[in-house]
Amino acid sequence: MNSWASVAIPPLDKRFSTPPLSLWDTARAGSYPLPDKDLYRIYVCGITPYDATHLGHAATYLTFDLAHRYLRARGAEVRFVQNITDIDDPLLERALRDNVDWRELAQSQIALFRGDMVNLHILPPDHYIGVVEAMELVIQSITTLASRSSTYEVDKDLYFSVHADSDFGSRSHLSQEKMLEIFAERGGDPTRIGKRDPLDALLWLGHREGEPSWPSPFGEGRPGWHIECCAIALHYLEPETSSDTSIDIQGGGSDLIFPHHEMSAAQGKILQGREFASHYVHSGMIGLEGVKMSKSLGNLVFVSKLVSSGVDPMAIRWALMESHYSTDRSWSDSGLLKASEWIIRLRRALSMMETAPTDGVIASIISAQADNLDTPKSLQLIKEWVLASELGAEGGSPGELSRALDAILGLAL
Ligand code: 5CA
Ligand code: ZN
Repeated sequence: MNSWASVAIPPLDKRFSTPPLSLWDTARAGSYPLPDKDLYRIYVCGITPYDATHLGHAATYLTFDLAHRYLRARGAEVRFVQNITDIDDPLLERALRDNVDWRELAQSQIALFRGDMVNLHILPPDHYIGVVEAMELVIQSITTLASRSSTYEVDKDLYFSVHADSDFGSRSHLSQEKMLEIFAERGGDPTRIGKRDPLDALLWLGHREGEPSWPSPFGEGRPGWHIECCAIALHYLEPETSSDTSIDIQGGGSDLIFPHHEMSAAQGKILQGREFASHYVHSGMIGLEGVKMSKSLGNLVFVSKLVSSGVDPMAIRWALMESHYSTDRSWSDSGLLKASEWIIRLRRALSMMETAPTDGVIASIISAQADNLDTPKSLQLIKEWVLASELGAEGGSPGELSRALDAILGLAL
């Protein structure tokens, strides 16, 4: 699948030192620095394209864009892969409801998504891969799992046995009761008769009347959800054989901690005989009036609608960065309005002949971002610089600050 247009990252002057990036790792329940490396491998779970990008998706992709940018600003190479769940129950259900072909529905939403990502100045992934185009890979991965005795059949369907991974549960730390509850809410089938463990996850769903299917050694059918991310990540990120883990970061929204990331990590562990990711990083949920924004609830604010109504995409970026990525937070019109005002003031200050000093603010933004992407702190530093510049302080290099804001925070002004 085509990714979206590449984005130039302005250079950061060498005199600014860039400490290692620390990120909160859900599995270790703490903030840990990424080790120094020349190349990082990041996988972020992509959209299920049955509806347009809402602000929740945008916030999650923004989080990983900030990590991506920070590592690039340090001079490292980043291999970044994202999937598209272009075959799954919600997509087929929506296509049936709206009487459209599921492929056309997916294509139209993916096109909208690309436009949103370009507007929000999100760096494109190196590989943007739909499940349908990765079907062979997915089938190969399931075949390998089957050869390692971690699968079994129930009627025409194939399941992954979670006990095959002795570390199952170690990335999400939930009680058995909680796992069962969330599994049922997020597409799992804990009560199905014939399963060995209620948490065992579907790997391959045998063909159902009227649904698309693909041939495989386990019969006609289509893949379960979790295996796609594990198969796509392990292929396109080309893990290093010498490393303790296959990839550096497995990322997505916190709604994916369980079961999705636990299951893909467990499957990845069986496939490669080592922990799947060094860091499991999760972005908090964006809500509207206190309720999680979700396609199934329909309480959505779409990026494309905001932009087409004249909202500056940089104001959307700013509004999302006002709160920390790891927290659940609400979107509000008043927050967007304030963000738009700050963007106008910042643009004005950056275009002044004389501004407040910039070296200190750039160095402090770098430190804030290195510390688990502390965007509220970074924006506070920018606001103080704008105020000082408006009051007539001198000695800064607005061009240099402008380049740093673009490189590190993705604010293209
Ligand atoms: N295709 C799967 C991942 S393999 C999926 O979860 N698709 S999605 O379209 O539902 O979500 C896409 C991404 O946005 C995921 O990383 C998800 O965790 C994140 N996301 C969904 N809703 C929200 C929300 N309200 N706030 C923040 N992030 C969200
Ligand atoms: Zn995923």
